[in-house]
Amino acid sequence: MDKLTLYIGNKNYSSWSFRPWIALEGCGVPFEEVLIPFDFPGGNPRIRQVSPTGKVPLLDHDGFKLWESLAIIEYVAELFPHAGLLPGDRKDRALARAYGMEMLSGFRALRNACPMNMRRPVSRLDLPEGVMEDVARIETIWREARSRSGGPFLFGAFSGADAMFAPVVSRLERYDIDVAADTRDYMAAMKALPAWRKWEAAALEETWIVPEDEA
Ligand SMILES: N[C@@H](CCC(=O)N[C@@H](CS)C(=O)NCC(=O)O)C(=O)O
Repeated sequence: MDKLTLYIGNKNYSSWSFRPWIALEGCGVPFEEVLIPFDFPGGNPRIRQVSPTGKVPLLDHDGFKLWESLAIIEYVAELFPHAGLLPGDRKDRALARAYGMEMLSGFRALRNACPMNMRRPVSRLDLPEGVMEDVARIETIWREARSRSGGPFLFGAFSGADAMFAPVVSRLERYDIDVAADTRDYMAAMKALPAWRKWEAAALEETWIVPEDEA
């Protein structure tokens, strides 16, 4: 049996950890998690011991180590081809990858202004320039994908493509950002996932505070 261990950061703050975690959990892939909290100013030295980039998430598969959230989702999708981590149709899979890469390389205004913080009481910030442009592009992606598939998720059933946007769902909610009704429907579908609830419940129990992520 393949043994998968996913190293993650704090559930409250670690948006990149959330992505592969909810992809695996939401698609029923068995794995163990090891949480290394960001509880030191300047980072936790234990992360460097396990991860060549000094960052999480990091997947260990029987001693083979892999970093980068999207690479982890892709790799596990190959290990478990029937788990639904990636859409079955080639064009859908290509779009899922394009969306995931947009997430990885873009939306910096939103990511910088609104760090993921699941414990944050819902309240608005004065949003700097660029944030609402990022939100508009994300809403367009979600709208186009869901009208193509029929929803409720981007490619019909929950997949790794949704996982790549999971922290954005939390940000839109916690920073009370104005979004359209269909965006709210998608957010509700994501938040109703048992995997979402499990991660969020654990995040709310955490007591570590990372001041730079408390916007
Ligand atoms: N592009 C990477 C980003 C990973 C990343 O930035 N991880 C953050 C946590 S969300 C981290 O480990 N930070 C620790 C540090 O910088 O000390 C991915 O997609 O996995």
